[in-house]
Amino acid sequence: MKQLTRAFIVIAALSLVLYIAIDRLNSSQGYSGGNTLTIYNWGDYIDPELVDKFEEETGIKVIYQTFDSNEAMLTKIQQGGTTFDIAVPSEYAISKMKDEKLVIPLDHSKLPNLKNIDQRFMDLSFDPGNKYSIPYFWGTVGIVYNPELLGGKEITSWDDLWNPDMKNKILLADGAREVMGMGLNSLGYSLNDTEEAHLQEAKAKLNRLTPNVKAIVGDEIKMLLANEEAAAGVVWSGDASEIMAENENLDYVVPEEGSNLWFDNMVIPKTAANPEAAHQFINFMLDPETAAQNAEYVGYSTPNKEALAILPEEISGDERFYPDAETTEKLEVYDNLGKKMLAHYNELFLEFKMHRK
Ligand code: N2P
Repeated sequence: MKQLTRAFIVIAALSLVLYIAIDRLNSSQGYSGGNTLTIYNWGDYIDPELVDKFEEETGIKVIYQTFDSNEAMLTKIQQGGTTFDIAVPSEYAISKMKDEKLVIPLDHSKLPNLKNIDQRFMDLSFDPGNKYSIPYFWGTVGIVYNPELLGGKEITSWDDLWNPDMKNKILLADGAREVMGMGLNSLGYSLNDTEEAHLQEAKAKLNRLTPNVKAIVGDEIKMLLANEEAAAGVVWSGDASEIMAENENLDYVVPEEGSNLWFDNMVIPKTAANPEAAHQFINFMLDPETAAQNAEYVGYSTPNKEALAILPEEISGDERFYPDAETTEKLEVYDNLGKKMLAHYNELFLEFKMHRK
């Protein structure tokens, strides 16, 4: 009897230890008792209905957080203390995350829908073999403008923004690479230029744009331009498409001096608590119907060729948002310029912002 009691006490103690250990593990991984997926994405970058649909289909609960620049996203993940299962960086940020071992390799056997992605968007230099990242959206940087507010004038070049009659009429997206890239491109330099003299020249030129800049803003840029609060805005292409769907007076141009071609891909950060659910989510987003619904909702260009085939012709046939390979070849993709140079770009952008105050 004594022996039986002792055995019972040992089993009870072991169960308690096991229970506490599992509970600790769950809470350190951010589980709220069930199966959870934490997504870190750009603002306004998914149809919320699709998040609901994913939750319903899989029973996985989604926690959703947003960022509005690669730099903000990188800082947050670098700092640690987060358990993001999915993030959606652009190419140069993916390359940086790979260098810093902030992402984990993907298991392609769990992504059968990957076959739907157009080969043109696969195996790009920032991630050979798509070992770490899967295409989500792609696009350009350009100028959305309102000819009616500009006396019927057309905009074709970056330099048009420096025209004195653009005084207080321009909004800029709040991105270091985008704004520095515009300064460099407008001078005929590459948006990946690292020569100090060129960077200083670009910043001096940006400072001269100050009187024309009404504000440097995040996602509210769409609402402000659609409401005709400004005559022109430097934006990502998909934002332009959304603005133009709201207000048909507006047009979008990729400036003739050249601009940026970007790719936003889904990755699994190394801090992920639920890589299994992350793979499920990536595969879900690669489904043609899902990708088409998402592209139609957010206005960005899908790299999913099966999704493109089911989108209405007025979307898939619009060359401003689906430029052909020949046009995109003339554009530049941001290089990962290395930690020091990227920090320098950020610093110069910040100085430009301070110059406005
Ligand atoms: C979405 C912004 C997309 C960013 N609001 C382009 N990399």
